[in-house]
Amino acid sequence: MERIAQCILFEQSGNNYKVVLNEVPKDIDRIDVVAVVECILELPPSTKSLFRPPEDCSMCIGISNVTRLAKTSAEEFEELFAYTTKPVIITDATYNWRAIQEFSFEFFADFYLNEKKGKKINECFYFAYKSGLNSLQEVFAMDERRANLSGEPWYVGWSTCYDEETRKLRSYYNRPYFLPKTAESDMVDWIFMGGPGQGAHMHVDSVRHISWQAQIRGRKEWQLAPPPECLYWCDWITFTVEPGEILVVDTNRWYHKTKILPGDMSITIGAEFD
Ligand SMILES: O=C(O)CCC(=O)C(=O)O
Ligand SMILES: [Fe+2]
Repeated sequence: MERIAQCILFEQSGNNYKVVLNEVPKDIDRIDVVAVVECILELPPSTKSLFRPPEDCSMCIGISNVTRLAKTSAEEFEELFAYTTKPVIITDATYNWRAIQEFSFEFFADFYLNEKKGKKINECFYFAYKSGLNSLQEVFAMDERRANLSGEPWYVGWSTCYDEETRKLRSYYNRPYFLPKTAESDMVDWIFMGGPGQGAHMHVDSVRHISWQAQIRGRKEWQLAPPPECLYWCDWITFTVEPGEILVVDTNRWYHKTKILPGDMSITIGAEFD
């Protein structure tokens, strides 16, 4: 599909955004309100690289919910979902994972205290969010009260960065059975951990590929928002990922925000696949 608009203006009134297009798309069936206007702001070509390129809103048009799926196959998953922008939850892909029984705050504290590092395979990413904890060392030095969620709330995320670390962690879970046979996973995994009420602020990523994220413990609410230029055309999507489920979503294209729901601590593990 060709790009919907060459020039997009956002008009804000209260919490409502109106998107005004200077060009009516040819392949959209139903348009409620469109004001056709002159483009009032065109950026000189040299400034364009400063910005994310505008999205083709076909990435989100017509998607208003997450699809839950079980008993799929790598072939079916590849054909229907793997490289699309439809968010999908696979409900039956973590049976027999040792991670489900064994991952906990104490597990990771022990793991990172005693971990042999091995070869460095990437930059190590660490996200403190609002925790005030500035490194994994600080996370695992938390007092017991805070660690067991009775003290100041916290939520953090990090990527593995040594081959030995990733290899060892992967002995607690398998490559999800539904991933396309030819898909390579990076030797990098991502872990997000923390308590109810906490989560990641609204953002969009610029990682290389689409990723999966397994909800090992706890319940996480996700809110997906279309890119700003598609707000008029597309819906926000809110859903909860339950323990044992795996979410696949293109976090490079959907803006996303998370919140841990009341109850257990949330622990997730995930990776990109190509
Ligand atoms: O799991 C979270 O809370 C945030 C995850 C995230 O931002 C991502 O996977 O891109
Ligand atoms: Fe993200």
